[in-house]
Amino acid sequence: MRTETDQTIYLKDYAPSPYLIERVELDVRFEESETRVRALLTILPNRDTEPGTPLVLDGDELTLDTIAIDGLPLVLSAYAATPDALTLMEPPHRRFVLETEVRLTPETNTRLMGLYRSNGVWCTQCEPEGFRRITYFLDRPDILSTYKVTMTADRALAPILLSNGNPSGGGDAGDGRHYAVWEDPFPKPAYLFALVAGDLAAIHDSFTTASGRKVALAIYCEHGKQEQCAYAMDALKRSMAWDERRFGLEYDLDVFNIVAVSDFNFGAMENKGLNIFNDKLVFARPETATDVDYAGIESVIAHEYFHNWTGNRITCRDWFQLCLKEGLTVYRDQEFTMDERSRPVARIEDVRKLRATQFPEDGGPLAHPARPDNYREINNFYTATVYEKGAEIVRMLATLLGEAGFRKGMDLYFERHDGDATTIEAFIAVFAEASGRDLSQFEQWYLQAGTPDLEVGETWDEATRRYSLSFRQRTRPTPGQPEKAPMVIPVRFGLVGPNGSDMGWSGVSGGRVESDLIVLEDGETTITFEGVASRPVPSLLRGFSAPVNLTSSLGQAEKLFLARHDADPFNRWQALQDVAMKLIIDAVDGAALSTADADAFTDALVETLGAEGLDDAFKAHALTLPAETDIARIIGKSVDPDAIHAARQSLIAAISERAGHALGEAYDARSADTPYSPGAAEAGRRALRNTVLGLLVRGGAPGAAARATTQYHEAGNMTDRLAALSSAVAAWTGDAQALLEDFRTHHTADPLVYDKWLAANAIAPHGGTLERLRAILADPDFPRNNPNRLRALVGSFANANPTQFGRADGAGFRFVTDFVADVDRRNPNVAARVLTAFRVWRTYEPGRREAAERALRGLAEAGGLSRNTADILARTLD
Ligand code: 0A1
Ligand code: ZN
Repeated sequence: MRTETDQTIYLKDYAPSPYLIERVELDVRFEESETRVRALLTILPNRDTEPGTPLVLDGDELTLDTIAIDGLPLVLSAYAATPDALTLMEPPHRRFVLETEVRLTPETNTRLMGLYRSNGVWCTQCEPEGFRRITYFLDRPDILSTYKVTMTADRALAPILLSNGNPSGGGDAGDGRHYAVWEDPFPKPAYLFALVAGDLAAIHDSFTTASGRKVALAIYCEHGKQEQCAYAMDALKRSMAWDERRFGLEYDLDVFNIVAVSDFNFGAMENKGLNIFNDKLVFARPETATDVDYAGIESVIAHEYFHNWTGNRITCRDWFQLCLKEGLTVYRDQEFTMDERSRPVARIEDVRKLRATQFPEDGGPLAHPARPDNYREINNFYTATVYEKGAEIVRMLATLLGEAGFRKGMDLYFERHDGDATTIEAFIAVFAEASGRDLSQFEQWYLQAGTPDLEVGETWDEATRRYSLSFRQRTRPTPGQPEKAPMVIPVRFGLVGPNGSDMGWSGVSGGRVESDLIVLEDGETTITFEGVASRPVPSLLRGFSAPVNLTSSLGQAEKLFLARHDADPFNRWQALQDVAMKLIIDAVDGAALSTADADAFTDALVETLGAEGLDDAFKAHALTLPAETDIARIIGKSVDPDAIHAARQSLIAAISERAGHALGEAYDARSADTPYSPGAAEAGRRALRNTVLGLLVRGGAPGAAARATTQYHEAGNMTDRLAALSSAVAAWTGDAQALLEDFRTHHTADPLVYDKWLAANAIAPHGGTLERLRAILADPDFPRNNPNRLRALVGSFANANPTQFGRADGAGFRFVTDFVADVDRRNPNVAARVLTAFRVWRTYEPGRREAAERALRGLAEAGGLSRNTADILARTLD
């Protein structure tokens, strides 16, 4: 394993590879305890390569068995082979075929990178650098090759043999064995390579593309789980149709296969024609999956499918460009969800995720630009910044260029770069060219880390009917970037008049205003509107048109006015969040919760609850107070998680006391027990009902705890059962412990439901939580190598239980660092990711800050960490 002594890699050092690999022919033979990989690589020198330039192929824990060039075995002095590199001292200065053979033991591969076994099934994960764990290769994304793969295995052990591209033969191999051949005609980087071999069941379907080609679709899974794949299949077909409708993009192979595996480091992987999925993002049935699970499946199926064009047909030149495929593909999957479900609700959910995951990253020691310029371990850059902020950047581009302008740029991107491994610069250039705009300042969004703070002030002159908005933007320093340039910030807006409608104006000066869009380009900008009929309430950043922290001088009453009247539903939601945030923060600061203000807020909530024309899913978000971690982020320093918990709790209690009746009625009105359907409207109804239940239970409303217990027992689906359990656990009602035990006894035979039980235990804001988690981990039967189980238990604890992770005695911190030290030996990816929860450690009050630092330093001093974990640790402590 590569360790902490490794070097930093810089974007400025990028150079084309001296050799290219045109064609790859792999012969993979699976045996019970080892796998043999014979590779025939057709290699040629790149254009400017001098004769005699050594060829260095990447490896990772490989052992070379044989080596030949054009069929002739190599003498020892012609090459050097170590586990992590194969060097040919003086390769031929012409096209030649390198033949190597290596032996692998996927059975012992607990890192889940390269070839490994999950539940007996052989499968692979090659992004970003896993292919080098399968064979010696130029394992970098700008090496594009066509692949032919022959797989041979025992027919009983692995009746299913899959790889990328189209099937192109197979048959009996004698001795109870069989083989299959796959050909992928599209040149691809090695990170998109995949293999699956095992005894799998499947569901089959087909899709006919707009141009009339019939594509065979299949989802493979463990036997008995086929029916649970139906929703994923439906989502796949809808994704294929959407990409044709929205972007004119058709699928390009004869088959599209998805395989669900139970051991997987991330969500899913877009391997060409053979997507491999974490099974939690495939399996769904009402008794085991929640509405949130269904929505997650739909969006990740779409995400991986959309990669076929944004990622596979056009890929990244190097890993610094990861955002080129990820930001764009997240934008595309977000748009898909918006078109399939409710646009404002989807936007609220995306922004909540952005603020919960990316904003703390951008404001802490792990901040990095969406297009980083250096890394020590690329696996640590699959971050919310690359994915979620990357999507926000594309969204701003679409906002600035308008729908038609954006589509024109996308069309040009596909026309010009299909088949390329390219860069962010090339991506920006097509939009500049298609629109005729100068996007050089806009490019800063990819280069500069940190979330801009945007402050707004206003002036109104009754006599002249002139209204001005003054903006000041500032981005705080981030690691390696002390100075920040002003950004292009698109601010969608309206000036809301006294009757709640947007007002017009007769003239505008001082900056760029394009109908309902203000485009800020400078550090300070004052925009003056002439001829405004009366003093407006400004509604700014509608639809969250830029990923910034907006602060304005609006008071609570004006915010509540927007909450009631804004034409933009996102800003109605945002206004309620802002009001709640201020109430809670004032209470954290020591003032008792202001009753008058809390009452006014509660009345606005009740009004929203009863409003016509707003869907239940929206109302559920409106009734969800900012999370404790969100409040901590806004407070930003001397954070005391217990004080935040208590302040938020006091607001919940006030709401539940004043609005108990209305909430109870809303709950009852949505209790109809119709057969479960995962559609947006039904899911919205359940979301609202369960949000209301949560408020009543946590608020200590009379009878609420009993209502949660009843709902738990009577629930006809997992959404309602888990919501009832979570409410009981969050409030630690008298029944909480018994409900946890009941859930464990009756519902956790399915590993994905067991995860829900682990997470429910982990997020209890209760003094006994740590003891319970220790006991669960100490159980010898706990599946300690499965990433889903580990993340459900410890990931949920570290990221979603602020009071117990942040215990004043430091026990929560030590629990997590001990866990990281242990898991790091087996799976560095999982360990490093869990460790990122410490990115907030400097924002704690002094006692907790010291405790967190002690735990982190203890981990560093113990040494022996993987490069993944050592990198996160070093940057966190920096
Ligand atoms: N490209 C995948 C994400 C992914 C990245 C790394 C993995 O293993 C280390 C697995 C998946 C996506 O965006 O979905
Ligand atoms: Zn992706």
